[in-house]
Amino acid sequence: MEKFHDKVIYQAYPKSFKDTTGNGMGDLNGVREKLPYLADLGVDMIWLNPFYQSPQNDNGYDVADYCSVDPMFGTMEDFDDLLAEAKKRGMDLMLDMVLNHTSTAHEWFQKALAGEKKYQDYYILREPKEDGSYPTNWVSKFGGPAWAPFADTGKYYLHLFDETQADLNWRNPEVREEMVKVVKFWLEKGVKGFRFDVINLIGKDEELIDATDGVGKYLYTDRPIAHEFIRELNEKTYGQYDDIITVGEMSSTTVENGIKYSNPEQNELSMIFSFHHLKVDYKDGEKWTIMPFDFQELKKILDEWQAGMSDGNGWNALFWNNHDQPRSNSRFGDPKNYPFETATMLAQTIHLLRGTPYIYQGEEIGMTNPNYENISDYVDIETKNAYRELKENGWDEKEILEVIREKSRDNSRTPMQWAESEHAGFTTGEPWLKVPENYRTINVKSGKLSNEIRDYYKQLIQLRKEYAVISRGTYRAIQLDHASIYAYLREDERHEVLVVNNFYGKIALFEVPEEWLQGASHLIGNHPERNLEKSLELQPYETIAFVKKK
Ligand code: TEU
Repeated sequence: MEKFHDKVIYQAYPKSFKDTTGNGMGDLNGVREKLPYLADLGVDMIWLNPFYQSPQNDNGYDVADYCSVDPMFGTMEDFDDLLAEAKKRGMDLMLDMVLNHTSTAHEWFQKALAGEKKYQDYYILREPKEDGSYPTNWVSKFGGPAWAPFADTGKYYLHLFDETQADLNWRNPEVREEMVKVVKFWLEKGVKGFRFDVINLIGKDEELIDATDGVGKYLYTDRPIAHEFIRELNEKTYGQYDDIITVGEMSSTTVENGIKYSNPEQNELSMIFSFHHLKVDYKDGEKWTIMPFDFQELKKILDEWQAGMSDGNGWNALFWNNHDQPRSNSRFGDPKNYPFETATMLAQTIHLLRGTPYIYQGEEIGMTNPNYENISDYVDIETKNAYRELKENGWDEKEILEVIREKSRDNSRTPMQWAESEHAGFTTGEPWLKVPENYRTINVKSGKLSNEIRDYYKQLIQLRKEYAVISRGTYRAIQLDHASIYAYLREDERHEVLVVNNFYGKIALFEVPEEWLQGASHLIGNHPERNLEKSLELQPYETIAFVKKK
């Protein structure tokens, strides 16, 4: 068993976690202030989104200096204090490494612009086509062409994300050495985890060509050379330690590649985030659409990744939420009528699977999408670009607002709801993003419901530590084609666990397998404890797990 198999990781989005200065934005001291809260929850590691110097065009994913702290988040001393204090409380930090691109405000890009050849080779610069059009027809993930003019040189630079996020040229050994230095810098401080942003995109081909689909993803995602680059980084940095946890963020990867990235024998990463299960409410694969989630598809994907990664000895990061996703309660459940059941059922589904669970701030207290009234309430760059594009495509304001309300990344970036007091106790100033209206009932301090949900999370976290079957047992789905239930079995040499989750607000019947009718006991559930019977009647959004000794 790998050391990290019984760990649970908490994601704190520093800008929205806790403000200690009154400027309306969260900071590192805010995370430090809340360490007792996180220790009490029982998590082992805290993933912090980027807090490095940055113009904040993409909330810190546009890094201007990898080895610094942006003054808006505090100082390097604050970071050191946070790290030391977290360790005292038995927790480690996981840092976000955005190594695919830098901000165009980064010194390297600025020097490149000033004409320094050395730094021009740090980026991906190309001549336009003979007819003067972009070097390729690739599309940026945030909309529009993936190329922008490189000052007045006549050349273009590649940006798979925003124009202010220039892709680095990993084929250049000097770039790879710079990246090694960055990772070492944080390792030497005592950081024990790294989340590598879009790391499966770092391997671009030498020759860049037009995409037959007019988009280009397939030409730069999961290239074999990306694996080589990751192996090299591993060998030169975190691979030299035996207690570092790494997770690669994999934009639309495959199980086959997922295994390569995370099988310990490959010496790449500890685990990966894959996103296919969070696209089951994309109509025709398009994000900016509204569609009820496709439950059968969701189960198919979860099952494929669970079984596939297990067969190939890969390891999944398990999650419903992060800073790029709408809140799962709003998306997959009914937070209005069944807030407790929804939150706990979703949590249990993930926490009892094979992999490492991630909790995104606020998930543990039942936070939801904010349902803003105005387009001006949104600040995310992807949302703003989408707004512009949808407008250009002739959508009316109301339609656009409806879809943005469901899908915007700001849905999860709202301030953490600490208390029923003004601005949810997040700040004494004006919060940078509006606090959802439900903070008076959904909050850490006085929210009864929030407390109940959090207690449930605590139990789930502890179960992973108590039962090896949860942290490392095998996985097998049962009755996968059930209309409203996702059920699975976990097994190791000592125990078997049966987990049954009702994903709908209606009663659902589950035919319990014969061998479970005797000798099984209740492990955890979001309804009063009861015994297994042949035909188990699950209440709306009920989740229930049983355990059997072998
Ligand atoms: O996200 C990568 C990514 O693929 C996103 O485009 C994601 O799919 C999208 O936000 C969902 O609509 C990472 C970071 O998590 C994200 O916050 C950054 O904006 C992005 O990389 C660029 O660094």
